[in-house]
Amino acid sequence: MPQTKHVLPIFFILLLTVLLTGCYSIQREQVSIQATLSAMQDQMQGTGMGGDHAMGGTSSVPVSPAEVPDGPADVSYTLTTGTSGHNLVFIGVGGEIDGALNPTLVAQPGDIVEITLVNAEAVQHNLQIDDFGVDTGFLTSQGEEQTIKFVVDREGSFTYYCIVPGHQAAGMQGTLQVGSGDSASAATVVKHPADIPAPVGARGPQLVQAELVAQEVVGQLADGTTYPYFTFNGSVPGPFIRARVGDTVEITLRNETESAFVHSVDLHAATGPGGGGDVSQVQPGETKVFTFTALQPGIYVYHCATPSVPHHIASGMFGLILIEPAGGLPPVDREFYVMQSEIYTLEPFGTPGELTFSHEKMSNERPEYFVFNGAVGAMGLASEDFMLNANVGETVRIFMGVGGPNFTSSFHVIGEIFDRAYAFGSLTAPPLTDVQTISVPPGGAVMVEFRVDYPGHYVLVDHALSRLERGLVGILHVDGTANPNIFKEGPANP
Ligand SMILES: [Cu+2]
Repeated sequence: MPQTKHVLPIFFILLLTVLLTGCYSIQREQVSIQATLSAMQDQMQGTGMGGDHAMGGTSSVPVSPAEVPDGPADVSYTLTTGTSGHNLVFIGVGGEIDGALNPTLVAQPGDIVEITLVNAEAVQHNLQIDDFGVDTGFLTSQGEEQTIKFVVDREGSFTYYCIVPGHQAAGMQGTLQVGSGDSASAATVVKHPADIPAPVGARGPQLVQAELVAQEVVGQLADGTTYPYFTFNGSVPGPFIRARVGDTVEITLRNETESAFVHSVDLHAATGPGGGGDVSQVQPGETKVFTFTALQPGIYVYHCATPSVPHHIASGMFGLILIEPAGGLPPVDREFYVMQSEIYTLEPFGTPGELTFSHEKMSNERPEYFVFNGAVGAMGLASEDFMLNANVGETVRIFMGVGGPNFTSSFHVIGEIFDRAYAFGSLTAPPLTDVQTISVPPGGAVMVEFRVDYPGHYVLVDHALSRLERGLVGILHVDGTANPNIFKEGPANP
């Protein structure tokens, strides 16, 4: 059987390749993970790091060993080390945190907490929590594990992290939440839908500069519920960028020093490699600049393009860039900026406290939340603070985009009809007229226009209405005098 002799070695080579490269299917991602890991190893060797425990000297707060409590643990967690895209992470093992990246560990004041750290690779790691003086010591070999047990004597949010130089900055940090926390003080990330730059008008082509700042913020997702967002400039969606065809657009992307992840930006309005994503990968504290010419008008999505890309998008890193045609868009009375996305949390919809991103639910396309502008309607576009406002007789234009990362929106405004709908964000094709509901794909956008003729609340939805019960709702509030010729309660001729 001469064929088998050839087939078997090939099979084993393939198997070995798969084992060596793990489950990452994107070649570039493999390369960057390898590069990250070897950079970490070089860094460790360069700083003379061995397995010596005493060398964890870069901690801002020196760790004084805590007393190990007697008795069984009230809560116990297992974490393993790993990678996600360009980052190093802790990954939950078993129970509610299974598979979660840097999961939030929860305990109550007075609890005995037990954490087991398993080292997944032959790379040095530890886990420590300065506030409680706990430290696993360095794990250096693959499969090595260490368990620490300690008492949490006070409420609050505490950071667990790996002290090996560069590892915390590369992503190895998470939160130990003791007690209820203070989610009420978390920032809102909701972008006000009326926060849009002025129209370009009749001006000629010019240089347009936009500064984007990658900010990782814990923000309010729902009442009493927070989520670790990734944002451009602190809001979801990021800033609305407005230019015209022929403009030179200069994008500056800065990643905040406090960030744990690499970020980037891909603008669908840009023609060039990765829409800018290839040249804008920024480490924490780094800034990169690139420039493109706006060749084609339209309403375009931009988003972070750093692996795991859907994680960054689901966490809020997207926005819209409008390239107006020569001469500008026709004037309207009101313009609004609305974007839809999904949020994938380990905890079920409605769970209070700080939620944890679930990579598994994201991969399976099973979101817990659907949101307009980053938060559930009650905290966002259906609240007094963020609803869309107009007056009877005015013309309204909504730029509606889908960050996604996965779900197409069947965008509809209950009680209204779109006079004009610019499908797929094309501003050069003639608009559809008199449209009830329009499909907006992930990474796509639409411009819709209509006159508001009658006062009241008009509800923005995705007409896949199960999503309404998962947070996806906004309100257009119209003030003015009711016209019974358009609508009235009761029979036509009383
Ligand atoms: Cu990002």
